[in-house]
Amino acid sequence: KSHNKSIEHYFSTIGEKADEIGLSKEKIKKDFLQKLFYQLGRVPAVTTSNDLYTALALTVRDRVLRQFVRSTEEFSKKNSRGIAYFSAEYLPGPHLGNNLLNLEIVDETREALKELDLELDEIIEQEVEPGLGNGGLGRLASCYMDSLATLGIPAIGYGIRYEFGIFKQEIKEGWQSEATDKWLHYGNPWEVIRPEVSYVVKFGGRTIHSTNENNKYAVEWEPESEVVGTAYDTPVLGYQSNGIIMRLWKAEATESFDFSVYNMGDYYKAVEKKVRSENITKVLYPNDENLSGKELRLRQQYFFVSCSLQDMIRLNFVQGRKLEEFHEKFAIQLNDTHPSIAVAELMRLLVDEHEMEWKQAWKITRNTFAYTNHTLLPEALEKWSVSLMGRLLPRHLEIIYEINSRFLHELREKGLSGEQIARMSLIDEHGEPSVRMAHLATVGSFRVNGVSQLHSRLLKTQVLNDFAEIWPDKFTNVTNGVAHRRFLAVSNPGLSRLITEKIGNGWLTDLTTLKRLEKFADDEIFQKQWMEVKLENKKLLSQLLEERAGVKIDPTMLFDVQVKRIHEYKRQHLMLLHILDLYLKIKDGKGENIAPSAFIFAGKAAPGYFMAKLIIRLVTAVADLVNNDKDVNKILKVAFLPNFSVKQAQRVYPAADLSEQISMAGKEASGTGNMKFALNGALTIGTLDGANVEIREEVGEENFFLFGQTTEEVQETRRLGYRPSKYYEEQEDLERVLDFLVSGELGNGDHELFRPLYNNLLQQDPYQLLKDFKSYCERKHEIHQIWKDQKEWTRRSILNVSRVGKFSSDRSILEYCQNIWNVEPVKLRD
Ligand code: B1H
Repeated sequence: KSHNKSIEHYFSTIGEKADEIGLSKEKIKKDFLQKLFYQLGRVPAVTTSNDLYTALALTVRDRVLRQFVRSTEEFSKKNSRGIAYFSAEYLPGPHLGNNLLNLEIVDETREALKELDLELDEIIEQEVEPGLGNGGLGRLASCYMDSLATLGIPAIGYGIRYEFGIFKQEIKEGWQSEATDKWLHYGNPWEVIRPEVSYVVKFGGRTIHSTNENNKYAVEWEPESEVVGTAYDTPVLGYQSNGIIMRLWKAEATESFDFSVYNMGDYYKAVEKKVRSENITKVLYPNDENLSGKELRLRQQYFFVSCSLQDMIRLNFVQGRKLEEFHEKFAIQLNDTHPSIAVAELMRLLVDEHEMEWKQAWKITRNTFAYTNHTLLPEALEKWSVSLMGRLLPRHLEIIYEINSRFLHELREKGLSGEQIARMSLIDEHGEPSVRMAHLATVGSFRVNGVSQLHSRLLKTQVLNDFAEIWPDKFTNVTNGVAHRRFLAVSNPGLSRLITEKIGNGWLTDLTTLKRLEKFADDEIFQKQWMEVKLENKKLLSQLLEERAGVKIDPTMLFDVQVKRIHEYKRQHLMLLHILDLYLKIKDGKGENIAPSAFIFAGKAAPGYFMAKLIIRLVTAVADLVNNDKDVNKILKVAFLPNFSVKQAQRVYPAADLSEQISMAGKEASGTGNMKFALNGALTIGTLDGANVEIREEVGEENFFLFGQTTEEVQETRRLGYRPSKYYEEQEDLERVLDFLVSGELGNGDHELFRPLYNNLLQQDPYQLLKDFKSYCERKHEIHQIWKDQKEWTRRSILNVSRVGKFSSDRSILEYCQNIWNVEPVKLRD
């Protein structure tokens, strides 16, 4: 194909200019109607809401694609290093509203639809989001896509097109129940299928080592089965026009292989094989920081990594480059270890398929990959048993052994002790031998980073300490950030308008300009406007909570919110213990200092994680108790909002007064919800964990409600032999609350329902809730007093917003560019 004709040229042949992308109301209206007629066969008078949504989405997609095509052209002229983000998860959230903002056509579109008697917000409401991730890690990948596009960095996000994303959470009789997420049911107008961009991926079988005709040692992999991966592209638009793509792979059967070679004549068996191949991309593992260790999961990881690397090697050749320059052309960011088998796969492609010398291939590999670690939790550090890996990826296991033997040799030469060498080995020999994926990723990368200052320090001094000692320069930090355009501009239009009125709209591209709001923190008129916006947002959330949780909440209450995956380390149950403490105090007639509060929870529990599900059951039990008690429900309300998602999140953050970030110190790698809350004017109660530390530094310690032990104190407590029952015995309030759990007053008279939680807290309490309970309650008490002074609260809220400019993902991506990828962002145009 010829690549020398510009986009300008093609547009001129149809009498258009390339930069005229149809942003006027008239053109939008015309295109919308045309989509409705010609793509969907409808007129506005007889349509379903999905037709309207689809027609509008297609109208917008045209404009997004046009920007994407232009960006691609300009990127290829610049010929700079491209970034491939490898992530098993993405959580883009609804596309429509965000794309309208980025194209700057919200008003034009609203008007165009109004002329057709249609309401933009109702249409936006129709969108079903792709839930292709579990939580923070997947959402971070999508925030980074947004910033990569906005900053004009040639980048591509590779991942998996799961047919079923994260399960849909329903609450049945107080328990979480899971339903499949059929996000593709109504079609997906945002993706473009690329049937011809497809690659074969092999599995199983054996390897054959030989010396070929040129006397060269060669390895051939004779697989047991093959599947094909096909690319599905979703354009991701940055603010004011640049576009990149998220390329997700879907698995299909290879016709030739499965139908002719093995199943000659057996049509049904062949179809069965086809079904089995397609299983690979059927469903997202909903575990979040809890490994499944399942073969299918490793298949998924290898499948998407292999397709992506083959795609990049193809692109490298298409652009007329030599394979020897691969690492100059590309950097690959590994989003945790989930794609880390890529280290072995790139080696295999270079050495086996492209006949490169090991040493050179290793140099290229080590200069291509960079690895981001997202967790220190031992149960989340990926390990694959050697036997499973040998069965599924025999050649990769050999390559990993080869990498390991060279690496261990290096360590021996450095004079490291046998013990240290065993600790660093890519193979864990304790019990059933397994491959330590974090070690593979660390050895195979030129940079390793954590996701907050604290987490990066702990990574260096604890989990990967041995590696940091031999390669101090390899380790760095990039504190997470969030897509502030989505989480402020799109989701909180009221506050955005107010901010822009005061300081202009420069914050859209440079969040640090929010600093200019600081001087209005004491301005009474501004404070009043600020409170009005918050109240409006709280009314909207109240409506949602009434609809979805069946709880009526007075919007003037203090909205005290914890939304995130349910995990013991995040300590949702600490908040519940405190709510019960307040409940009992009110029942005793001692509630006079309690500010009327609505406690709002949301989040999914991994389907097999019993304690997490029991915590959800406890939320709903406490909600039942509190909301139905006439002595209490004027002062306290509790609600669990089911099925937390990006879409829901966008309605929750703008309405929060207080953000709960109460994990045990040292456990939450960063957190990103904490940033979204603060950006929307919530004050934070939190521990010194993850990015909380940096948020507190930015907003000022007087504007942050700190409690609990530090990481060092947590470790010291454990070292001294933590005995949680001591706190039960010493603190009457705590004793009363814990006993209440098993009193039968919760959960319809069932004494035993919460016994596992009770026993766990009294006997082990691995996340030291009991130790932190007192300081948490004291801080809450203080919060309730400050809340009563609405001016003071609002002043602090304004200060919070004006000082969180650091937490834009634009800043994070710029740091990746400078400290890791060595690329310059190119602002393509205004
Ligand atoms: C985070 C995960 C994670 N860390 C395994 N690790 C998964 C691990 O399906 N799995 O196997 C899924 C997810 N997720 C989160 O990453 C951290 O807990 C947050 O603190 C952090 O903000 C986020 C983004 O860095």
